[in-house]
Amino acid sequence: MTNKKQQQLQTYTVNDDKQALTTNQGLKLTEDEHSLKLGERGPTLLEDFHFREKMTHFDHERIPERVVHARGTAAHGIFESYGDASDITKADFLSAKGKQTPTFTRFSTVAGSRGSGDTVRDARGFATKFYTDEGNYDLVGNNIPVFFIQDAIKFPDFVHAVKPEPHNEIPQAQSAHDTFWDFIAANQESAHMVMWHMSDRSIPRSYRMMEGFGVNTYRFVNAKGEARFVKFHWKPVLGVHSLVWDEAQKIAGKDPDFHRRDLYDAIEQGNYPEYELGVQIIEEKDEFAFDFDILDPTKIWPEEQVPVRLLGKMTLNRNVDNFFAETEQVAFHVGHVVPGIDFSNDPLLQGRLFSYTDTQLIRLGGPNFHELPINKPVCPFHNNQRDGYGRQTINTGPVSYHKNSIQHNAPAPVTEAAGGYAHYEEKVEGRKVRARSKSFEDHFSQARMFWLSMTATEQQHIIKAFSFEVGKVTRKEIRQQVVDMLANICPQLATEVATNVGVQPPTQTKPVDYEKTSPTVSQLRQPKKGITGRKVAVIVEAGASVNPALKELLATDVVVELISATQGKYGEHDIDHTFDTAAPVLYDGLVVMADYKEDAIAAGKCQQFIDETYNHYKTIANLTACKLPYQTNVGIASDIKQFLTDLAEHRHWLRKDALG
Ligand code: HDE
Repeated sequence: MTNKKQQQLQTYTVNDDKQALTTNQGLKLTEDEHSLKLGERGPTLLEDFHFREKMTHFDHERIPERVVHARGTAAHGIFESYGDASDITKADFLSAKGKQTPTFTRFSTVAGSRGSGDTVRDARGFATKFYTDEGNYDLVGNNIPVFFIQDAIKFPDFVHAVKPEPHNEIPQAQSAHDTFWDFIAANQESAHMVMWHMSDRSIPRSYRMMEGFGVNTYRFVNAKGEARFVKFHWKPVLGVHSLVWDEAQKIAGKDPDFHRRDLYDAIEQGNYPEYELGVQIIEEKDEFAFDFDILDPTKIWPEEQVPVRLLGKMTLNRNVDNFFAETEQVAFHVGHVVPGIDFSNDPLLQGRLFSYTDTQLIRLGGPNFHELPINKPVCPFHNNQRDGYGRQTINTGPVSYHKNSIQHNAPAPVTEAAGGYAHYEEKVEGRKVRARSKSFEDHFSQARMFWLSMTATEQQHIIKAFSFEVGKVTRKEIRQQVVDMLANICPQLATEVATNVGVQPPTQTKPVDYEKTSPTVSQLRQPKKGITGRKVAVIVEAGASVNPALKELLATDVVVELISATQGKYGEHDIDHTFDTAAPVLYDGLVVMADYKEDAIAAGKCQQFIDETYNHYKTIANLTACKLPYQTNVGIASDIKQFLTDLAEHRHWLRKDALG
């Protein structure tokens, strides 16, 4: 195959070969392999400033990883506005058709540490920094539209519960353990989120195929000062797709960087991921018109009731040059807003407004993280903040205070008309209380709505996920509490899980009284949206000449990798992998070329490859004359045309004999 990886290697910039090696102070070095010693076999000298500088820098290479969302990957992009949204917001980056704004987006898992696997069952972070002409705007969201808790004060408890247990630091990047499920059963506001968490949403196929949600309720404000409540959405152009659980677990071993690699490779190959940005809008007068509180972050605004208005599209088109400098050092904050975007009193959002800056202070070592290249606004910024760890700006002159006369009162605030940020003047009255509104008390209606909106296949996946996760809980009483909690959502669900995890069926037989559905929350009901960038494994016979079917495949938008028993040539193409270096879980579909030896197809590693592809409901093209040993032919094509049509289906759930 034309090896994209080889091309990639050649594009790396080679340092100027005339560059001298120096210390960080610019001192040219004559030697970099031996420390300064007293005699060739003698002790190293403290005087060796070069050794000490090199070693000290190395000793301090790591910075504290993020407390949550430590594992992530990121890319640069461009956001383009679809039109003029000034009727709802004065945000300048949404003010004109075609207006472009650079972006930086970091995707992440939540629970695992920096080196954990990509495909674990977890929510995914979807955080975007827009470098607008009016300052940086950060949209810090997840791929699930609700959250586990309603008030930020419970966040440390929730995170402690999901993280590895403190006595033995087990398990890594998993929610399938006692403390997580103990938290869920004891804090039932998490019921809706846990349904999403047990659904296929928490094992996405790719960051390119995930929705993003701002989760919290924000405000849009227009130039007339009119405000509306909004929720943000990202809609992936490739559609929303997931792995199956067995596959996700295997990938975590076969390629822990699966999502990171997928995003990186797609961008290198020019298959730029795209996402449309939209908002749901609720007028202030309708604040109380719904059967849920619009400030409650455990509730969605069903799209059937509040449609999404699309505002523009983001294209991720450039990988980072340096993972640490960009992906690791990027600092997001929900409080980084621009005029036209404001907050609601959502109690989760209010707490987030404190936490993000606070966390950057410890993580990035002080208050000057905004000066790091990845965090720096593209528009000018001036104020009287000074000094601190890692300060880079060399401020000149005697003035570092406002107001002043020496510098004619510069820098000075400007009016709203001149682009100054004015907080929306919401009228708020009340007593100072530590309490939660009664309107936040219904924890089960939308959890049930989610369940009722799923297809039968998705419901089966949810039952299996609960059975796996709760089945891993060692304390039987916690398993029982979770099952009892599920009875509020659906007694049938609770009973099936109870049987699988060996506890009593719930005594409660009636769920919460709520029968509404919201079909848009189901992934399988959404349009499939094509095959661009899908990965196809092609099993060929090493040494054979190229079959025309390969040319047909190469003429499409799929990414092809050749696999054989050995890594030789197939016609003019290099074979990319053997059965040992590749794995079926890493591909969306499989083609067995007609030239592959018939007696070998139903034997050994080739058979394992085909079986696993079948068991994970993925598309197969069998171009050989050999018949495959399955009960059904669903999703098994005998030519490339049919294969491509089947591939667009993503998975073939009608295979009853599949073991996935
Ligand atoms: Fe975060 N969250 N969060 N969060 N969050 C962080 O900030 C926090 C919440 C989200 O790629 C931290 O820089 C609190 C909801 C993403 O760098 C920290 C609460 C949503 C990222 C923090 C929440 C998110 C973070 C840790 C409850 C979806 C990664 C490192 C009130 C809308 C951003 C950091 C990146 C990261 C606090 C809940 C999304 C500790 C207190 C809900 C995508 O500040």
